Amino acid sequence: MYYITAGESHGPQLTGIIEGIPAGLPINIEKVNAVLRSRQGGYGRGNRQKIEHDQVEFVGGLRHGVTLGSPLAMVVKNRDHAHWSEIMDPASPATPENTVRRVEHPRPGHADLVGGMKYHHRDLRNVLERSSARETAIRVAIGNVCEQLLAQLGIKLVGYVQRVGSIAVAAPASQSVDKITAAITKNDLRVVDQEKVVAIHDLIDQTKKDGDSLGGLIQVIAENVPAGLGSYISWDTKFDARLAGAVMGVNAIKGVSFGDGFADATVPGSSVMDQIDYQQGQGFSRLSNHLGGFEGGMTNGMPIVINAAMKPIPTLYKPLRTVDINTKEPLKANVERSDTTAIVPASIVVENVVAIELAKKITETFEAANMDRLKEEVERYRQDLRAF
Ligand code: EPS
Repeated sequence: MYYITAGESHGPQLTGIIEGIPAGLPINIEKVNAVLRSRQGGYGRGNRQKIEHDQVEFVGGLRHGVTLGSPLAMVVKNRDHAHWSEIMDPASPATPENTVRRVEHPRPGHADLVGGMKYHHRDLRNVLERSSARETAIRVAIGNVCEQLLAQLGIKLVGYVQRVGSIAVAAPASQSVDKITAAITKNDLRVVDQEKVVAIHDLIDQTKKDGDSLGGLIQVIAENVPAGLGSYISWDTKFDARLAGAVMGVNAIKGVSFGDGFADATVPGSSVMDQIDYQQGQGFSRLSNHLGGFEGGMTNGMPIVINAAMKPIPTLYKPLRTVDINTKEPLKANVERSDTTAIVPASIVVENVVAIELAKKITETFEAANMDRLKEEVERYRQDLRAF
């Protein structure tokens, strides 16, 4: 399975193509649109989301709501393009009129400066238009198709927020995806503890007043993933490594860990290793899940638990120092419209990229031309594991 996205933040549309989705998967388009709507929300978002109304359109690989096994192509239109139609016109040659809003004062922490140096863009808009997290809308559409595939195999996921700036939210009482989902959908921060909501709102409001921005921590849980995905035999077959790479590929993510993560480095081994249990009929399991569902680079049948640290948004209303790329004079960075925090959408994006990697891994591990055969193979494999 392979996917690619294209499109600029203020260009006409975002496009995604995914190859390798089995034939015979019914796609609930309303579910894709519902997750696209959630990604647009969350406390701390800026004004761009008042303009957008993200909806997916399938333009290849789907017939009468069921996948054909051919590349699945989808688009999400950028409504804001109407305000940028000349500046972002894909075809007409550049003129002084259609190249206004040039960006020549790179924002620290964004791709602006290095992207310009690498690709020789003297107008850094050519960088920021693609490096913008707007692209994650189409990744989420692809991710939700993968989540629908995984749901057919009984695999469920959730991504939620565990910290916003200085405010941590206690870990959930249970790792059950349904319980966490029920708790986080009661507020606009995707946190499990409703008592923390007011304090986090206040922190975001104050940060906005200060012209500053916030990051946070995200956790994704995937349950009912069969043991043995990935391998210990070589570094590049370790599935946790591939997942970590995909999560790092989400805009503004600066750290990834599994289970108790960095805390494991500070305690003795006896409080880290998950002791082994066996129940007749159920097979092997673990008495705890400190390692986040991975041993030796392979899933071990426990829920996968991935943590991601997101840095604050680099576009600040109180801009930081930079240098004009033409005059080389020090000055303040460009101020672009921005979110105060994007931790809520990021938690949805991280959940969705994990879904993509899980669907990829499963379709490369099992025969997956057709959904019925894939389901049979996965079921047979699960029975085989239980009989070990
Ligand atoms: C972003 C800047 C803002 C965000 C954008 C990511 O866009 P704009 O410059 O149009 O105000 O709203 O995120 C999205 C558009 C989105 O859909 O998530 C950036 O610079 O990364």
